[in-house]
Amino acid sequence: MRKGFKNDLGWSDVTPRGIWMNRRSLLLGAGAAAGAGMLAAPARASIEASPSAFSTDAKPNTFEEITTYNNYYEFGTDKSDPSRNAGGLTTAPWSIRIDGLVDRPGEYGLEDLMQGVALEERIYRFRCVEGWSMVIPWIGFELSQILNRVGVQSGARYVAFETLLRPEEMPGVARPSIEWPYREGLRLDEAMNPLTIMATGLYGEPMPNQNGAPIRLVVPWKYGFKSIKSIVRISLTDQMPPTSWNMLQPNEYGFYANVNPEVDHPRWSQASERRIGSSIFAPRVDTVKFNGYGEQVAGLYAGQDLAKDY
Ligand SMILES: Nc1nc2c(c(=O)[nH]1)N[C@H]1C(S)=C(S)[C@@H](COP(=O)(O)O)O[C@H]1N2
Ligand SMILES: [Mo]
Repeated sequence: MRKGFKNDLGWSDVTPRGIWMNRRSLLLGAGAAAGAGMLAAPARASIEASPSAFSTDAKPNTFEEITTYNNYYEFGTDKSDPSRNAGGLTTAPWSIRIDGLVDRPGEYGLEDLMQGVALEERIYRFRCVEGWSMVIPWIGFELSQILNRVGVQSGARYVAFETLLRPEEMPGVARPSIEWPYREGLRLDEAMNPLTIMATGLYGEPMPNQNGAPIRLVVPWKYGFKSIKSIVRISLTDQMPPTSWNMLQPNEYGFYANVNPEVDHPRWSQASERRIGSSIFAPRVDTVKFNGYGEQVAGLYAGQDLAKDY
């Protein structure tokens, strides 16, 4: 079993059974599940149970750090606001509207959408555009699994995402900061890349509200603002969709937002980062292009000038 997992059976109470079974085999490991012979988990889940080749072996941040130092402006702009204010967010029932250039558009209940989807742990580096970083053990599945299920039409070029907007549960939206709902987008090839996941938990627990419950995007080679939380809408489009930070400050936050130490933010350097949890006296660490995922994603940008397409 992977270090860091808590074997809490309470998770099954809030998780559709199919997903929970996958997690059981994930937790028990392929060998244990097969050997015990008592789990009806499909063989597929066991394969997914082996540690992901996409996971970093860097030491994850603590659960405490990951769940108390957050950006989720719907609950306030201080790093400590989301953990204090997001507890009252209603996350069940939850549905996601999938529309635009898809064969099977509709309003999908989260349980239906995730039926038979294989969950896995992905330990990813996470780099915020503000210059700090963490390592987070997400639980999730590749976004391509649901895009393939709804059927992406040949004219689709981009995927647009929207966060829930529910002012009565989101004290931060009363203050004008960004234009709500929070919006993000990816190019279709970025969305289909195996590194791009929809995360439903972390540290083997259901996703904490402040981290984007019940389901959020994680795109580890891009600045954190691309990883939109609490998603209620996914639209396939033929045009590059408007995105919140780009709408607010287009010269500071681009659509691509690939982690890149060679392209500074207009107001600060992006050459280095501060690892959350390290001593304030610890030296900043060098930022790596594509946040270290260049081997998997650099090819997506062949022929593009990343200083222009920032
Ligand atoms: N809906 C929504 N999604 C969001 C944000 C937000 O304010 N609202 N902040 C983004 C930013 S800037 C970052 S760095 C990450 C932070 O994710 P974390 O709190 O899980 O570390 O969420 C991103 N997703
Ligand atoms: Mo961020």
